[in-house]
Amino acid sequence: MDQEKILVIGACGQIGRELTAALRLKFGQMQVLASDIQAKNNLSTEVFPYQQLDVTDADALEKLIADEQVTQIYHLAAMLSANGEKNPKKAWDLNMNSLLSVLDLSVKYGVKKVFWPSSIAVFGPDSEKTNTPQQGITEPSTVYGISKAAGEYWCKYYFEKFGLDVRSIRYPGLISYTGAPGGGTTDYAVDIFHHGVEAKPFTCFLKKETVLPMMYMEDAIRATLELMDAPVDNIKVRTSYNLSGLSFSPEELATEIEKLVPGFKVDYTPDFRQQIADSWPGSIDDSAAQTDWNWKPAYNLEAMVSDMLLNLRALQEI
Ligand code: VAH
Repeated sequence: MDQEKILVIGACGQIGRELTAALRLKFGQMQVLASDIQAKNNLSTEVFPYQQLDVTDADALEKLIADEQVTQIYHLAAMLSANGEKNPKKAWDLNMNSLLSVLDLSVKYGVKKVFWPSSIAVFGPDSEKTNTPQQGITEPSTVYGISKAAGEYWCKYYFEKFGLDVRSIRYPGLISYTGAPGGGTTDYAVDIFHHGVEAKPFTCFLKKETVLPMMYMEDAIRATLELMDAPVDNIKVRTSYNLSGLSFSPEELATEIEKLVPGFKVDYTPDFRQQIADSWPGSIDDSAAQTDWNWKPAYNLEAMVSDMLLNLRALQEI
């Protein structure tokens, strides 16, 4: 079997660093080329091969795909919801034009499979709030959500017009202990753990009752690999699959952390991100992913909290 050559774009981000590691375990270290905008990767030193890449530079992207004879692309680079509202045009340019370059070049160079992350941010104030359906109303109210909703239709277009096998997941808020998220509305659910493990009080930028769909990174990475491994005929959704892990409020998360960090204190000072969070659903119906590629989450709130604290404490020892 010809060896795969996988390009991960945005490999130094919250998803990218874990997905790169998982892909290297699966395909071999040298079969997975990590790339990101910074010159030196901020991953641990042994993570190579690495190539600096500004994905908005289409010529540089084309040269990399051609020179490396790339067979799969995981395009993760994006500006998230909160930062996107501070820089709308830059968010649109990065999120949208980079996807179009990846889709065009994947067709031109015969890339076999493409993965592109969408988000529950494609839903908006008029979407169903509970168990939001796969075909629910997607009227996002953030530039990030608009770019993800538009990107989903572009992925479907390139599948239908050119037969490009591009697959996508609407990730909920992702929680991980390795890489800090950057500029998202769900970032509180990561930052709170860093305060918890230091037993420092935490100020949450959302109201305590704000329930959002979330997922532990271990589940998100496994879902991504399972989606990409599924037989092509099983993939019935060519925009992006709803995916659900667990839903909780900041207060519920704080209560679970306090069980393992007695006396842990959280206060709530909502900022501009509250309005973004209020526009999103509280829970997601992912029955299409369950049916088409047998999705099943493994982590509930208790398991995620204990695993997060265990790993953050272990990292403190290093
Ligand atoms: C954000 N973490 O907060 C991302 C995610 C559902 C939220 O897309 O913008």
